[in-house]
Amino acid sequence: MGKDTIEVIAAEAKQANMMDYEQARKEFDWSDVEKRFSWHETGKVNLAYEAIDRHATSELKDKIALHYSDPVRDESYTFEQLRRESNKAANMLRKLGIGKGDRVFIFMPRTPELYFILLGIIKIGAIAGPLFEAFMETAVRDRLQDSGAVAIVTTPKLVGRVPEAELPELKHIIVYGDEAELAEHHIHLGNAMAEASDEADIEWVDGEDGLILHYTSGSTGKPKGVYHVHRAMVQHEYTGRIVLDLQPDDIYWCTADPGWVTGTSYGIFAPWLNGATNVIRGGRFSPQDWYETIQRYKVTVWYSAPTAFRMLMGAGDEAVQQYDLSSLRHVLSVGEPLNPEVIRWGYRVYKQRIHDTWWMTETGAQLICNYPRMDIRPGSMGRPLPGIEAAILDDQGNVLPPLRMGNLAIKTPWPSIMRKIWNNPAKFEEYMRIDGWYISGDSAYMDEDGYFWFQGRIDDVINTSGERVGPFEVESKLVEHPAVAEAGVIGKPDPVRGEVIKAFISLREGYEPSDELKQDITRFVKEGLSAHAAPREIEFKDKLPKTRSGKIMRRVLKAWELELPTGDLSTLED
Ligand code: 6R9
Repeated sequence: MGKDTIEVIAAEAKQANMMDYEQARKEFDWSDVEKRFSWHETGKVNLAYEAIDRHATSELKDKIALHYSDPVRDESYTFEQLRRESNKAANMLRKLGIGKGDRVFIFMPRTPELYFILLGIIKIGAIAGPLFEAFMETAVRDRLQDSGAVAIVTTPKLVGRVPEAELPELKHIIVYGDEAELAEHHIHLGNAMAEASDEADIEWVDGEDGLILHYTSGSTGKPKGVYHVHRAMVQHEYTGRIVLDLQPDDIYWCTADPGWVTGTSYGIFAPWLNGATNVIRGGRFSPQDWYETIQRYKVTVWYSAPTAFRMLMGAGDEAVQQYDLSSLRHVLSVGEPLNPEVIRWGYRVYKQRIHDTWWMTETGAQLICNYPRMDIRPGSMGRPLPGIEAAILDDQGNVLPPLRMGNLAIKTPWPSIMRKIWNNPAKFEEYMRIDGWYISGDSAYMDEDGYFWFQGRIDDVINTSGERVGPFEVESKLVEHPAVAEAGVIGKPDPVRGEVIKAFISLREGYEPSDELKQDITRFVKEGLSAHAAPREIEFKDKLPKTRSGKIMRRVLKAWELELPTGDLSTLED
């Protein structure tokens, strides 16, 4: 089985499927989704109530909401227990005088407490700011300063990276860990939670009130605080149903960290709004550990990222065969383009087609997807969901016909779109520069059946001898070569061709760099893709620079190449 099988399955389903899709788009209305929540009657709402408390007062009360494990802990919590624990967190924060609209940051490893606190912050109407635990001092400072955070929850190990002296607005440092390691003015999380009541009043807010701030790096300047509101839950709930396809008996695992938007929108909100059992695994990535997690909890729906799938692919088929992964019924990916080679491999070893989904921190939730009710096309990010209109625009805002590459844009608004960039209205306006559209910064084209094909970030698109080349296409071909584990492709300035294609490559286990191998890889791309898309230069690297969410940072490759400063690296993995 391989390529052919996937494409044959897709072809057979095609006719029925297209009609289904058009029909679903026609019938769709966001207000039908809104009616699933209590604000439909009261005008007020709270996402944490809808995700947890609502289930805790229903027949789902004693259902497991959270299975947590890491190398030392192994715990499960029901919806009722989560309700109580998040109430304690809410009360603890309230006692400090924290309330609606205040920014409260979380800077700690993935543990159950992180989830209690995040829900507690939301319950009191405050705005959560989750940070990756690997952030260093400058990254922490920039985000806390920009947002004017009043409190941070962290650990004894990480507290040293919170530069209090430079953060006059930061009033409370709450530390989760051993009391002996705390400074005098720190608040001990364990004690404060133990003293707090497990009953709390919910702060009922407007759908347009603040929920969460996710800082994300652009290609230039400081990180941007992407501001989301409670109403986003409409889209979290909806996409949890139709894209994640969550059913009452599912055991769902999203591997993303809450420091990344995927770890909140789809690691917290979508599954719990749908009353699903959510698996959280702490600790570091290892193929054995991940497969063991699927086997142990009998995970049915699994949402991860191309970089993880590529690492699993690199670990080989033998690793898969040692585990029983037969519980899996739906697998999804986000964060970067999903190489067709990875889909074929996944289909062979997991007996699952990996469903690519496209969205961004700024969009708050999934927009263009391969979802269960439609065929997937390997290499395409899918089609716009019902309720979402996407198009390819030229730089003047004209809608381009199928097969033309341009700006991937989404018609505004949709429920989960960011409402602002914190402290930076000009930045927000850049996304909205064409009336009625959100400009994503990605380049893509649409095929004749309405499937969208990602080409790169606008600034990553290569122009070589007048031909536009999407780096992803080249990278995907490169990873099909048996020696290539990962590849990052950039345009290198060239006096004759404008740009030439340069590939940075890390090799799979058992391969050594050599000139013969370079030639073989170049020939492989020439023959498999096209001559103009073949790299003129190849450089082998042990590792490629990646963000914590797994995106290959092409701008860092480019800066290396041009010996330029690399810009803000706070989201770089190592
Ligand atoms: C959720 C998330 C957004 C950028 C986006 C695009 C890239 C995400 C993708 C994809 C190709 C996909 N991206 N999903 N590219 N195919 N399915 O990833 O948010 O971290 O803000 O990144 O990631 O370039 O513009 P974020």
